[in-house]
Amino acid sequence: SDGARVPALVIGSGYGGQVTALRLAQAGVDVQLVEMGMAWDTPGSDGKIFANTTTPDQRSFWLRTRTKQPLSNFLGFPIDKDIPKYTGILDAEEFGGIIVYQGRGVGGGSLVNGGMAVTPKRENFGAILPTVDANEMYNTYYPRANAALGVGLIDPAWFDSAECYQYARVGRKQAQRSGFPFVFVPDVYDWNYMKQEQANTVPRSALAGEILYGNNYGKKSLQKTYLPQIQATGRVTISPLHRVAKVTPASGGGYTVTIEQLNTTGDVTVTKVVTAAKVFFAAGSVGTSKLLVKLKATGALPNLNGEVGKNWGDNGNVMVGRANQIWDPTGSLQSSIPCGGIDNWAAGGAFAEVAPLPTGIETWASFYLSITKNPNRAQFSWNAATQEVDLNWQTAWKQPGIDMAKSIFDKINAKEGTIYRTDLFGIYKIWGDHLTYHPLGGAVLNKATDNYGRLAGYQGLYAIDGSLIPGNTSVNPFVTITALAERNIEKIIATDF
Ligand code: FAE
Repeated sequence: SDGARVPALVIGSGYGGQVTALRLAQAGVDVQLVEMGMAWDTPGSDGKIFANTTTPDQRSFWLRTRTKQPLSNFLGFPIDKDIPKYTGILDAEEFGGIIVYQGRGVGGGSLVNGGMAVTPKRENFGAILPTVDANEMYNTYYPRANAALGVGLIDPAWFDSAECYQYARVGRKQAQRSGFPFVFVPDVYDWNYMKQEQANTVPRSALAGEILYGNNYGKKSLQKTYLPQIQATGRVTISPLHRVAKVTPASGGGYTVTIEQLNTTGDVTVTKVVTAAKVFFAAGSVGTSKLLVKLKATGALPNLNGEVGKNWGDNGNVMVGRANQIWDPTGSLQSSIPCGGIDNWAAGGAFAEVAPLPTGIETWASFYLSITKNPNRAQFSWNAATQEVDLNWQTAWKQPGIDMAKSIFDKINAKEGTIYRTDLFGIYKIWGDHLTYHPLGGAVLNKATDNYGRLAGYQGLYAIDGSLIPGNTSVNPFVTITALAERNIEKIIATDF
């Protein structure tokens, strides 16, 4: 509340923020957890908390009057539609050359993501976080993160026959025929629930196409894992629909934090000021970077170093669809939760998830989200004219990622005698090169911070989210974000409290 003094304030309730709040509270520290999105704990008029992907409504997007779907077209036709402006769950944040999709609400990206929970191959870790002890990560913090997140693997025998994974079996067969390894990808979805969905003995969620706007049943988002543990400590106060606008040193020590309370159309209704001894930036790669760059440039935190805002990457994300032969249908019932990928990282710099296209009809399409070793990095900077933070990423910077993804799909197309789909991202547009789901970097470990996330220039300020990771994790990022937060907060509690 306004005027309060708190020992620790955490900005953002995604993976980094929830790890931080839980471990601090378990160590006896009272925590204020501030989240600009909604709590997502109350059903709407249809009796469900989250909207379905096929029928977007006001709950679906963050403060937009029209949907901005990642796949903008189908059979060439635009599929976006008007919706009421509301503090919905998925933010399609537009910068000059890229749209960055992010989750908004208590749970951050865990509310909207595919739940693919991948620990990078150990041989790749040195390139991801070069100053972090890999032994500690693989012996302690990755196992801790995987256990706390409830990561599990699909039953391979069930996979072989499940109707809802025909699309993935087509993906496997074609990958293997072209000589690429197909690997199962762990996920936080409850795989037993998935089996029951297929058997039609429970309400459907993944099999009803739920994913991008939240998942009503089977996915173990942070709402089902870290959050109940946080609540059980009794030490964490969570403030949804509250956005941190400013952090600056307080005259008596600690930090003055300015917080704007929002209504559900995004207007600021009240501005509050809290004093916090320590502040943890866990607003996500984009949120943390935007705050730090703005606070440095506007004189609130002038001593942050010049690395703030730098080394931002898209995890090499590119999307593409392929048109299969008539004898390779991918199924009209597709689980929205991917379970496998094509690994050509070492040879071609690409790891491609075999992704669903849950339209409810047979499309003969194979769809993929690739993570590539795209080396391009962008920078956030303060724009004094617009009073906003810009990101200098350019669409053309996706080209190395496209080339790496082509190392897989050109070969598969040649082998299968097939072509790319041209109807999913516009008219005659093959590559989804306009977006990322995996923003990383902007307050990079051991550059903008020390080796544990302590921000340079200020005692008691920390970055503890995807902003610490310099642009790429070689796989889907949230397990690494969680594990790194577990590592850093353990050290910070031991030495700074
Ligand atoms: P994040 O989860 O984004 O949380 C940051 C939180 O801070 C958000 O709740 C914000 O609303 C909040 N916030 C921001 N600014 C402020 C402010 N000023 N004041 C108060 N609160 C603020 O950060 N990753 C995987 O590993 N596997 C997947 O299958 C996968 N699929 C994805 C699918 C989609 C559609 C999307 C969008 C992402 C996906 N990701 C996936 C990425 C993953 O969700 C993301 O890397 C993590 O959520 C990032 O975690 P952070 O803790 O960094």
